[in-house]
Amino acid sequence: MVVKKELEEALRTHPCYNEEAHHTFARMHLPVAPRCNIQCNYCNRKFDCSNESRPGVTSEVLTPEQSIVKIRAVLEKVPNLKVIGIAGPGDPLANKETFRTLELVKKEFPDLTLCVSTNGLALPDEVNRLYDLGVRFLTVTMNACDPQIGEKIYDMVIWKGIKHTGKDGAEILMKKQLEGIKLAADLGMLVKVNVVMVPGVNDKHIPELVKKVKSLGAYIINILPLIPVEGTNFSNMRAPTSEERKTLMDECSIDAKMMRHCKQCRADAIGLLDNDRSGEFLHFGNCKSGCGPASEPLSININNGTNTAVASNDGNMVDSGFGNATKFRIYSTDKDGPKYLRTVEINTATEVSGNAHRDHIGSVIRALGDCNTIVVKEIGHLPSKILESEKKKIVVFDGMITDALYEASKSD
Ligand code: CLF
Ligand code: SF4
Repeated sequence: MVVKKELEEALRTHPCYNEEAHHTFARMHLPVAPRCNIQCNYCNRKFDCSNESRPGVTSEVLTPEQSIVKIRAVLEKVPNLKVIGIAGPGDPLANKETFRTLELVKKEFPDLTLCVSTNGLALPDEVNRLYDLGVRFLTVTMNACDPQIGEKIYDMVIWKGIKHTGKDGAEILMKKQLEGIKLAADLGMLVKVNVVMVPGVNDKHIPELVKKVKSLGAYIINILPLIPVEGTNFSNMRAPTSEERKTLMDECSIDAKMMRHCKQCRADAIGLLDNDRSGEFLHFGNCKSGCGPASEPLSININNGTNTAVASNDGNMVDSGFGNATKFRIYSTDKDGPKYLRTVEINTATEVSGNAHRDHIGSVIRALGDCNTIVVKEIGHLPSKILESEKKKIVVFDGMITDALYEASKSD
C-alpha cells in the first residue's frame, strides 16, 4: 500500500504503526469514551484498577476539556509525545465526547498525530467526520468475518437502539466493520486491524479474516492474545501460547504486514509502549486549577457511596420497567466505581391493581431499601410519584448497565 507523502513523518514517529519508533516516541491515550455499543465476550470494563494493564481499563474517565489540561501537563514531562489516541474505555465512536476531544486537540496541538481505535460498528457513519477532524491512524478491532464464528465472540450488538444477539448481531457488526475499513482506507487513512486470538473459537479462521481486510485496504494487522478476565463469558477460556500466536502471525505475514510489539495498553496509557507512565498523571478529573494533578481522583460516584438498583433480567442491559421487573441488580458506588453486590428477586406472578398495586410498589421499594437510585427502562406515573416522595432518584435508561451507572453518576 502506498502511504501518502504527508503521512510519512507521522508514520515515522508512530510507536504502534512503526516498530522502530516505539523505543523513541510516546503515545498518550485519552479516556474520554466510557460507553460501548456492543458486548464482547472477553471484555469487562467494570473493574477499574491502576495495577491492571489491558484494554478497557482506566483509572479515571475525563471530559474533553480535562483531557486537554492533562495533555499540557504530560507534554512538559514527556517531550517525545507524538501520538494522541482515543481507545476507550468503551467504544470511541459511541461517545460524542470523542469528537469534541479530537476537535480540541487538533486546535491546541496541531503537531500531534491523532489516532482512534474502534470496534467499527459506527465507523461507516462516522468515518468522514473522523477524517475531517484530522484522524489518519485508525484501528478497527475485528475478530471474525464469518457470523457463525462471530456469534461465539459477541454477546450482543446495539444497532439503532435495538439489541441484537447471536448470528444476527454478529452479521450487523461485521458488515459495518468491513464497510468502515474500506471507506477509511479509500480516504487514505492508515487502518490497523486488531484481532483477538481465541483458541478454539477464531484461531483457524484468522488467516481468512486477514486476507479479507487486506483486500479492503488494511495497512497492518495486530493479532492479540485473549486475556481471560474475571466476570466475562470467556473467563474460563485459555489464552493462546506465545508459540501458537507466533505461528499464526508468521502464516498471516505472507498476506499482510504484521505488528508484533503491541502491549495491549490501558485506555489511559501514557509514555513509551514499554514504559507506561499513566500512574504519574492520575486525577485530572478533579483538577480545578488546570495546572496538574489534583488531590482527589475522579471516580464514578453515585450518591456518595449509597447503592443503586438496576432493573435487569439478563444482568447486562437495563431491560425492565419498574412495575414488571423481576430482578433488580444492586451496585455499590463508592469512589472505586460501581461494584455488583447482589440480585433482588421480585415476585410479579400476580397482576395487581388499586391498593394492591400501591402495596406492590411499596414492597419493591422496601426490597430495595439500601438503594437511593433506581434505574429502570420505564416507569409509570404512580410508582414515579411514590419513589419521589420517598426521596429516591429515578433514572430512566435504555441500554447497558455499565453505561446506565455512568449516566446515573453524571446526573447527580
Ligand atoms: Fe493507542 Fe492504538 Fe493508536 Fe497505538 S495503542 S489507539 S494504535 S496510539 Fe498500540 Fe497499545 Fe497495542 Fe493499541 S501498543 S494496544 S496497538
Ligand atoms: Fe469492550 Fe471494546 Fe468490545 Fe466494547 S468493543 S465490549 S469496550 S472490547
